[in-house]
Amino acid sequence: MRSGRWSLPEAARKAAAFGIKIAGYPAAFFNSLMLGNAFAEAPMGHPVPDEIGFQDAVTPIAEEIHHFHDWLVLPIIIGICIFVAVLLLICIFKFNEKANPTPSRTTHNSFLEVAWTILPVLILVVIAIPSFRLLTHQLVIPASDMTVKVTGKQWYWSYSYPPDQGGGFEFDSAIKADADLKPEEGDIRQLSVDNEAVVPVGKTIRVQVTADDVIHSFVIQAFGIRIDAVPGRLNETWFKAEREGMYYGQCSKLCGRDHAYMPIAFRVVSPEAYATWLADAKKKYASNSTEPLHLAGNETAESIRK
Ligand SMILES: [Cu+2]
Repeated sequence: MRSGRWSLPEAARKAAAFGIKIAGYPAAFFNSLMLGNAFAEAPMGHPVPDEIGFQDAVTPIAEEIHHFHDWLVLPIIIGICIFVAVLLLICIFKFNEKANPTPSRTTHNSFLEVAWTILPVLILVVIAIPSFRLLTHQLVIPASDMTVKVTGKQWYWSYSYPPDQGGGFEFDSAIKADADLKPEEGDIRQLSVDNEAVVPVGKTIRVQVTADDVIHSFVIQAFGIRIDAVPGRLNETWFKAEREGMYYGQCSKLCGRDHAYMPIAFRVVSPEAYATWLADAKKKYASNSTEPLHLAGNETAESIRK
């Protein structure tokens, strides 16, 4: 036996490596289902290469979304796929021309027809009940501890902290250029921004979302929030981040040339760190004060600024 007998050609080795990688996906997925976040050191808050599934949930809503997907919708989908595949295989092997030369002339079966109408309806009802419950939790905003106003612009975000909560300033948050990235400080290409929004941990945050120019969409996966930013309309959502960390999202509505380059970055910190940040930010962004403008006659906010 020659020693080189088992060496595979390059292509075959690559194919094998790819196969192992693909096989790892379901394993990693079920691992994440079984272990949850029990062994995770800190939530990631951003996408990671070679991973599938959701980013770690850090709000009750995100957890509810993941639970709804992992334990209700996904098992139903898998069940239906297996059922249809089995039916197909039965047709292919049992009713082909060779195995079944004289086919049955049956055209109706009342029991089957009622069953394949009623069963899908029942499946939809089973999905609808927890789905509407989840929607209600998302849409009915609980008593909030603070408000942040988010404005989508071509192509960056502005965050406004209202005066009655120690804020009274507004600032722009734009993507960091590749040349300015400091990976040693945790910067991530295409996600890190110059000015992050900061919120305290464990507090219910009401988020008011609007846009200045075209429709954008404000999404943070780890928070389980997704809401359109529409010019002339104030949309509202909420989140309660339960773990400190840095969480990223992206504009999710095609909004023009740099749609892919307007990331969202929220840093969740302790209440003490938040108080410090708020005091610093008030000085840093002092020139962007958000005192209400007093409009008279046919003046507009724009004409006053000019
Ligand atoms: Cu956008």
